[in-house]
Amino acid sequence: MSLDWWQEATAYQIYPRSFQDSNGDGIGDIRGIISRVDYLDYLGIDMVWLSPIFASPNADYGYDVSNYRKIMSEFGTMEDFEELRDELHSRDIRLILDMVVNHTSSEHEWFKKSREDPDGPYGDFYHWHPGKNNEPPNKWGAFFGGAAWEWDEKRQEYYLHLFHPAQPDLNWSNFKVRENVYDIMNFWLEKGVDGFRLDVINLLSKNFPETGTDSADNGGANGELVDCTPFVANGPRLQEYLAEMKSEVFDNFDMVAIGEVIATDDREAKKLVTGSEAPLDMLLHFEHVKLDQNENKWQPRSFSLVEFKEVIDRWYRSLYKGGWNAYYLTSHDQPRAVNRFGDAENFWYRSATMLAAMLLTLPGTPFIYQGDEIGMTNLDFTDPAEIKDIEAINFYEKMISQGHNPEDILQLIGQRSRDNSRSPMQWNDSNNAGFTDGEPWIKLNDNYEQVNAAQQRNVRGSILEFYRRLIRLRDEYSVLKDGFFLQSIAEDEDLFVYWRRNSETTLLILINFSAEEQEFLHDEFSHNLEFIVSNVLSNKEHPRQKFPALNPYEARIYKQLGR
Ligand code: TEU
Ligand code: CA
Repeated sequence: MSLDWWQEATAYQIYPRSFQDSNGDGIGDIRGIISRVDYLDYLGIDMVWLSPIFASPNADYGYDVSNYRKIMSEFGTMEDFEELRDELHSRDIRLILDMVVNHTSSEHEWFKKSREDPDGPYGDFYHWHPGKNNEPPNKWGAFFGGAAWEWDEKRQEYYLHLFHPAQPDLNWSNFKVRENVYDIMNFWLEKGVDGFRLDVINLLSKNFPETGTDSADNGGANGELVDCTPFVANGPRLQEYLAEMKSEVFDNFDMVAIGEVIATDDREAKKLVTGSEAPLDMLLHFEHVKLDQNENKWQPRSFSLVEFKEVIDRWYRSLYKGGWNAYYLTSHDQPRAVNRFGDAENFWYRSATMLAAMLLTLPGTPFIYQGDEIGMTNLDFTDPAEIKDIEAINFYEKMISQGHNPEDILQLIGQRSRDNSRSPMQWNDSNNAGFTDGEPWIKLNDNYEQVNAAQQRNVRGSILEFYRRLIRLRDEYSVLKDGFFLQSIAEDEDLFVYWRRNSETTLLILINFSAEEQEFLHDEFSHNLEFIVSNVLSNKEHPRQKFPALNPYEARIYKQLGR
């Protein structure tokens, strides 16, 4: 089976603001990334996704773009960018940029002109509405809290923002908007980037209720704000816009289009990534990272492996024919995986490596988030001033105004906030973990003296070396890239057991998600399976003709012989 380069790749997400500072201002930058390209090469990844690097006032740290053709001044210059591109390419590492085109910053020229001149060429670039009886046109709530409509004094109208008020949504039904966006995308592809991660790409087409009878118009029972997701996710013209994007942009380049999709299940996903006309190549979705929450992320519930396996299995079945999957456990929007799906306190090394083994052997393209490869963990917040993320700040303020105990809220933020994964990359045990000579823009994790890349690099038995080994294993065993996926004991609450199989090779992957020993294999089959790797046992420690029980948080891989 022949795969595209992005299907064979192991991807690595960099959050530039927190990766490496080069000039002592406490903010990571492109020259900092350039100085760490050798590290990426050593790790063995094939593709880097940079969170947004375009000019931005940083209401949402780059996810609010004020100029799509300029590098954010804190991050450097276009020359720096080109140097980074070349440094990566000379090591066969592809470069993926984050395209945020559902909305812009309110500082973008388009928005400024749109506010000033309703009849001018940009008047219709955003969603404007005069309102009804001095109220917004409907009761949609924004994802970061508050109403999704903001009154604009200048234009004397409301505008739509599904996220922060400084992130007005573009009006995709205006073909001029679309043309402008395609130009920007072509500009970067011509500059040699290898693809895009497309931010909330399934929100482009909004389904505005038309009459005053809809619940979204009038709000909930007491007129309160309603969740806008059903009206804005996978809307009526989404397919049309994406098909156009494909023919105007994607079809002209050897590139990968990775869509971030919210409120999208595997059936919706099929329409986006399967079949020869599919507009996108793969999706970053949220089903598996919502399993440990109730209504929303601030209401945790316990994680169930059975549910997790069901999500993985269902997405695989839906997409393997003519489509492709992508996996991530941590991102710049999610807390650290080792705290969430493992046991960072009692089994830090084992649960971090067990998650690595899983991520790198599931059927699809794996995305490693910076710092997970050295076992970075969530933060302890002691002071509200330490919270930098607008979503968490809004949540904190709301809870305090409702009379909640600040300590409890800080503790919850230390479990759930996006700040957790945005703390500076821990390079070594020197001042500020080697991230900056200045004051880091965001709280540094105080475990950096124990948890850092320098201490693990080339050290046997480190998390970093285990990641490297598994990344190499993907090259040694192509079945990990192109093989079928077949799960066993789906109902088991502690073990994730699956096979990867192609015409030459079959691998068996056993993952123990529990703190207890687990029996699984019978010794009578031992002649049939050859031990390959484990995060607990070495080759020498694994007995012949026997299957030791799986240790707590052990991941083990066998190869099936004689076929
Ligand atoms: O994320 C979309 C998104 O749905 C998140 O806001 C998610 O709901 C939230 O992080 C859960 O805590 C993308 C970007 O990845 C995110 O960083 C941006 O803030 C957002 O879009 C707006 O651009
Ligand atoms: Ca800097």
